[in-house]
Amino acid sequence: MIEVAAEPFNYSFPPDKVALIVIDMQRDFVEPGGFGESLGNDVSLLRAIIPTVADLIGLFRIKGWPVIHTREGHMADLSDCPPSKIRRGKPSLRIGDEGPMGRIMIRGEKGNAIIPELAPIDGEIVIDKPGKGAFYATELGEELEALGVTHLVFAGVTTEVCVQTTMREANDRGFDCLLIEDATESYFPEFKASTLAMITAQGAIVGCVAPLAALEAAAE
Ligand code: TIU
Repeated sequence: MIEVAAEPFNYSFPPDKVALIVIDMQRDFVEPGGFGESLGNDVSLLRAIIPTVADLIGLFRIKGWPVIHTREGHMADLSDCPPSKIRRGKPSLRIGDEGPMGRIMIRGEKGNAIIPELAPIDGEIVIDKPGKGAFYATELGEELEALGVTHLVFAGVTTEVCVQTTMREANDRGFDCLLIEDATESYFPEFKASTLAMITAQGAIVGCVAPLAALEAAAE
């Protein structure tokens, strides 16, 4: 077992049963002209974590531990997008509309791609998800079962939306979860802080939280 100094207590994982899930580091959320900005958000906040996420992915690749990427997006005919999701948010550009990076939040469009700095490499699983949680209406559960994974490390955006939703889904499915606090970000700093507190409260009710340096030190 590898033991990481974490909150609210140390996080231990078997190195042959761990995977990294990098949530939605896609152009729609992290670059100007995408869905995130259309919702009125300042995307520059999210860009600050890119080097740390890259280092985290690099650590998993060096160790030979699985790296799984997710993208939030919908089919071109929007048949997997509930009307409530299209209606909400009063964005200047709605899901499916033509934007500066192609149709907003549509699979295969430029904006739906993972940012080049964090692009998946051959052999890494990419999960296309229609919801905020990566388990809902995807093959993620089956993929993790096939890999024999029991422990999940999380990174990506945004902390309180897709990261937290997926971590809660994973927690309910029995995965032991760790969130890397400097590899996740929100458009709202106060929401990130609240999410880290919520996750670790009540004896890690959703999981543990640690900085990348703690995982790197433990994995040496
Ligand atoms: N809007 C927002 O903060 N996030 C999302 O809609 N998706 C993700 O968090 N990936």
